[in-house]
Amino acid sequence: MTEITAPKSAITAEQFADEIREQLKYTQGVTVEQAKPADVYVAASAAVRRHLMDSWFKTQADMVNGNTKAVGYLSAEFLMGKQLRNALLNAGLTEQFNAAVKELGFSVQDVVNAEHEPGLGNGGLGRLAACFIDSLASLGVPAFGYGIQYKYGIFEQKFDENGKQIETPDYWLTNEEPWGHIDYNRDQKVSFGGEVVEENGKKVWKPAWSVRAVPVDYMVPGYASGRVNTLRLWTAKSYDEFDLLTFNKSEYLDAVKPQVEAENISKILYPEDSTPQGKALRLEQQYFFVSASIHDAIRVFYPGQDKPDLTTFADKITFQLNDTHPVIGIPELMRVLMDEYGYDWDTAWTVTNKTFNYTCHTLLPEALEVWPSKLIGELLPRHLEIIEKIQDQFAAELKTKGVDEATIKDMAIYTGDSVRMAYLATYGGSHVNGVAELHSQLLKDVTLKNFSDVYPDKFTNVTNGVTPRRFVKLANPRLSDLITEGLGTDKWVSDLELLKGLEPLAADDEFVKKFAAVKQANKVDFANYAKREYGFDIDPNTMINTMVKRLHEYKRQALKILAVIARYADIKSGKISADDIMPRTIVFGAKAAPGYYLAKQTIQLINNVARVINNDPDVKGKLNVYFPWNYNVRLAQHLIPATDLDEQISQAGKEASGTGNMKFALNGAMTVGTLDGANVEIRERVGAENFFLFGMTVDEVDALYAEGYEPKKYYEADPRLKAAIDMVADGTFSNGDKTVYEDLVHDWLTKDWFMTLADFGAYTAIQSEIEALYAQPLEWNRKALINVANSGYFSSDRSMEDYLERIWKTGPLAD
Ligand code: GPQ
Repeated sequence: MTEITAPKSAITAEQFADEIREQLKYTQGVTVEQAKPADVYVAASAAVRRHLMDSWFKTQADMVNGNTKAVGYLSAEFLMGKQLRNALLNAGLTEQFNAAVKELGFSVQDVVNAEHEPGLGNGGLGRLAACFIDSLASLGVPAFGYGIQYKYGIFEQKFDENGKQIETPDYWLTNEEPWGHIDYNRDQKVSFGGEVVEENGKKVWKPAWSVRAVPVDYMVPGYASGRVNTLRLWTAKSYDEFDLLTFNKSEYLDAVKPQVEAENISKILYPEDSTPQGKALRLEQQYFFVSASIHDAIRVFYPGQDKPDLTTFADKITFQLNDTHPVIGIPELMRVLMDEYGYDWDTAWTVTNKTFNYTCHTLLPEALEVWPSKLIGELLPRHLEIIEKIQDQFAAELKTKGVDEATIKDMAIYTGDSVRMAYLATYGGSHVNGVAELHSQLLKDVTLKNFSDVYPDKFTNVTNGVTPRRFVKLANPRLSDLITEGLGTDKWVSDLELLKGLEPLAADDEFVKKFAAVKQANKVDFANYAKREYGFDIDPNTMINTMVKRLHEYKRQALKILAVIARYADIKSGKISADDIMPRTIVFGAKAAPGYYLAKQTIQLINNVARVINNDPDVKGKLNVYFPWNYNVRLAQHLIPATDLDEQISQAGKEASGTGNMKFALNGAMTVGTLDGANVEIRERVGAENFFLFGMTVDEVDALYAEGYEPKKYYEADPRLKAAIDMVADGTFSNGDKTVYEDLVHDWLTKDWFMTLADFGAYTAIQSEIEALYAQPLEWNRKALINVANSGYFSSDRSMEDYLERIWKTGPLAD
């Protein structure tokens, strides 16, 4: 007997259909006959939201009344993905929904497709935040996600006729959005600019302007926990106080200008990933959501109290800083405690230090935010003063610890000209963590070495994870059913380490064949999806080889495309016959930051390689490249379950963790990858024999930099690499125009900072191993199944448990 523990609501499909009818009639004012799928989507979403309401209230009440410290996850990004299916799963209403929609005369697919995905994140960092709040709710831990409800999320990517990326705005809020509940009565005032004056010996900030931060609440339902947490995203509204003087001079447009500008704060998500732009508006955004969130937490945890005892603040909530973006929260909490509530510096410092912890998500020095002091001074003059004082205290503290002057200078939070947010976060909070073992080690050894020497106890690791609800249960129902069959229980959905129980089944050929059949069916589904959505003709009988992630030089999409070109060149030159190669379909997905020139060139190159190869009868059916535009969570949920081989080929020491790697392994793909980020731990767990490892290690990379890296040598030494690069240079992928990829080629040959050329040989060499294994489907699938069985560790539930134990020191609410 299979044990089924998935949540299931007691209501019937008929009842749920009635609830949808009610919503349609009384809230939306349309009859079932008039309704479009989008109307039914809105009605069903509102109906499921109602089912979660009591648990949401109860969770909030228990959180405020109990003694369990809550988690406040401060993040500029939450890349949530679509909500309806996830909410139905957690409310136990999936079957009722499917039946009810049919009963109302609609197609389930049309209704679900009506949802527009909120793109409130760039990539891994934002998606991680979404996985984490899902896991916190599923573990029953009281938590808030705090962020910004951008009016325009990450841009929608399109390709023009030349294969170039074009960005168009994502108008996600122009249609009805049933999930966010705007709460005008729980607003906060956030102020900017002006000056600091002394009044009665006290510093008083006289800001120049203010915006109204209004919360938009999203429910975050837990899976089988009965708990529903809150994602509170702030939107900026202007106050209606306006400049009467200007107005009276009949300059109406000038009078409303400040209002219009105030609302700009939450207008747009900055589209750079790992490359901060240092724009004033970005700092305004950061302060806006952090200040509102801190005040919100005081309101929530000290209800109705004029003089709350904020020395207990860190016992009520712990704030996790998701990268440097919310770090201005440290001086803000200091200011609130001192200026608004009258605490002295030392008390404020103790509380602040205990409240905050910092997660670093990168090793790229340029990704650590540094703000010009001038900018901070103009926007937040009181905060700059506090930062200066923190610096004085810090320098004095380092001195008493015997740190030499030069090092103290190196470690400065405030240099006079600028403020280094990562340093402020490290000193101002209790813990600092990296996001995979290798990354945390390199933080200690390199990026934050001085800090780790002085404060070794602050540093810890928490390896990232992904939610099995969205990325297995929802994305891959066939595999989910097979896992449940294999284990005799569906408990793995909330206890992913149970997947280990599948390992013995890897020796059972019949089970492995079922596993292979699941993958094959998923590939057929994906081919249909790609046809419907993109017009692609993907052959599901070829190997599906995927590389999806942001386009960044360090991630080395260039390595992949050069290897594809080399293979194509081999066939064109007659070195190998197309009939001898293993048929492969390569799928890319990647957005480039709009101003990132080489990344955009790479996109253009991939598109044009796809165009040339896919139209060449010589390689038809053998080598195909597709680049579905606008990679997002929805596409991930379709593509990952259909992938045979996943690419995680960053230069060692550059990818902090990666989380795609975890999603693919959990869905039964094999990985080809370097010893980087979480690849290291994945390989350790699934076994070296079940992972295609290649390329230089961190030490080898460092040694090569030290020796002086000359990419041209590799070009000259490897005829296949040379042929591939020459083909890019000679216009094969640009209709004969040799100028199109000039800069890209020039960079490869003269700079190649991430050593794509140096790893090319190893990367192409491992392809024959990959192909030999793929030629034995049973063996390939056996290994892929072993990957699934050993990836339970990469659940974000486990990540959350690690944070709870190592950093947050709290746990689930009592029942
Ligand atoms: N990451 Cl600094 C982002 O997605 N955006 C960023 O601005 C920075 C990091 C990623 C990082 O590159 C991945 O290796 C991680 O897996 C991911 O954050 C989550 O930790």
